[in-house]
Amino acid sequence: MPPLGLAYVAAVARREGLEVRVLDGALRRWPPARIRDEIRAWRPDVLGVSVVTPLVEDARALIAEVRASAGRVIVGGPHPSAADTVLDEIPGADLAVVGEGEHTLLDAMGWSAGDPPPGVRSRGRSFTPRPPIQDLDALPWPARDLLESGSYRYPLAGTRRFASLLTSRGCPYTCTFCDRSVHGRTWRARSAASVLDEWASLVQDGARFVVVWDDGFLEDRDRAAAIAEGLLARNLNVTWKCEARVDQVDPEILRLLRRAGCRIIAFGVESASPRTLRSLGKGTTPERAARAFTLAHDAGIETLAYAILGAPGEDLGDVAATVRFCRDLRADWVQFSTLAALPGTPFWPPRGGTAPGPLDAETRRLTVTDLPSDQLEDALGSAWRGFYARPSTLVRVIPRVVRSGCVREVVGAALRLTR
Ligand code: B12
Ligand code: SF4
Repeated sequence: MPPLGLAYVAAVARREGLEVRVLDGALRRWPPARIRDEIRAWRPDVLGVSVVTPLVEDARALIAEVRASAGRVIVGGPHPSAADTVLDEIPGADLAVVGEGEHTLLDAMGWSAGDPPPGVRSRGRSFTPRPPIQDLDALPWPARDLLESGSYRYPLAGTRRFASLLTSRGCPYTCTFCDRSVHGRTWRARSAASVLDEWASLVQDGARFVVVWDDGFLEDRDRAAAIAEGLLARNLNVTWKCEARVDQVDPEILRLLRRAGCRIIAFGVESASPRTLRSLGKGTTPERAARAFTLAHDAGIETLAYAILGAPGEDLGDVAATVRFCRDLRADWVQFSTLAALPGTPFWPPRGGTAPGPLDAETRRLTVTDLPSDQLEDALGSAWRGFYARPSTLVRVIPRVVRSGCVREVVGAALRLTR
């Protein structure tokens, strides 16, 4: 996936006249020594590194390697936003940007004395939070041209020519497992006109599938409808995917989205257990989920179910019920996960009962569960296999994966699951 966060901060820095380069380590899969050589060749005045929690150890090691080749080292992204310990964890970093980075990065680069500006964390200084950005239309579009745009792959896209997009930020709901330290709990949106202009430029640049990554694309139903109508009016109805809560859909909006090209909606189903949904603060019910999936299918939209297996309080019977439930929903795609311990949530710091998920082998993702970790890993593996290794699913999935150019990645994941 193109790293939109980096592309946003890069766009703002470039607008200020700075020379900016982006190196997507996750895409290139380079060993640290290769990244070090590249940074040595660049010798940047400022090195910015985006950090997610499961990769904080990798970030620490990488920054230690390249420290001497850069002027100031600034970390940003989900982990520095959520963990006030980040500068202890990454001794090579000088400053941490907390929350949205567009304006704060520039302030951090310009800061030299006194207390740091709002949103910037520095060792031994007081920290003041920075309020979320209100006028999202005023931000430049992500600097996708600094990324290796043709190199990303998304198995659901059915094409290599896809792009990702953000039309709103923040989420007001109360799911306890979800870290919203970057974008916060206040939903803010771009205008439909601004979204449509960016969408048009993506289509003009060749995108045939658009992934909308908003936490709350359907939070304002009228705005979502205006975007869909605009896509139709401007003939921009390439296929696309968005995310939604199961309590945000109704037949009319789904039919409109479908007409405007929406091909897949991803819903956070999480669990078949009402008790788990309550304890996770999800605010939905299995019945709502069932209704949302039926309505989406009736509208001709494929569904992706996100489910969490083995959340605290769940036994293997609950896990099996959730797996069955996803099948009963007739979800076209599923993503089974365990509950990750993340800062910014009550599950941090993780206490006992943790194990990395089998699909997260390259990250240090910690799982919170009451189940023995080997049993949960087995259940997770068989849930994925049981869903995708069915002839009826394979017939549908394989051509999509091939057209998306993701065969290597998907085979790699399948091998990890059969180990
Ligand atoms: C799309 C997405 C993905 C995609 C693409 C990831 C990518 N490369 O961008 C995929 C599916 C690949 C993915 C994978 C994972 N993801 Co993800 N993902 C998201 C999602 C839904 C949107 C990300 C996005 O584009 N946001 C919009 C941009 C504008 O925001 P941003 O990336 O946070 O960037 C802003 C700031 O963070 C900051 N910033 C970011 N980088 C930098 C760098 C510098 C130097 C500075 C100054 C500022 C800065 O400025 C940016 C602009 O305001 C978020 C949820 C969310 N709402 O953000 C989860 C989220 C980021 N993912 C999360 C996780 C855990 C993961 C995985 C670790 C999952 C796993 N395997 O266990 C992997 C890690 C992959 C990786 N190497 O980064 C968590 C991170 C929590 C945490 N504390 O780390 C989030 C927040 C979901 C959640 N609520 O729990 N993810
Ligand atoms: S899981 Fe989804 S609905 Fe719940 S708080 Fe996070 S983004 Fe919002």
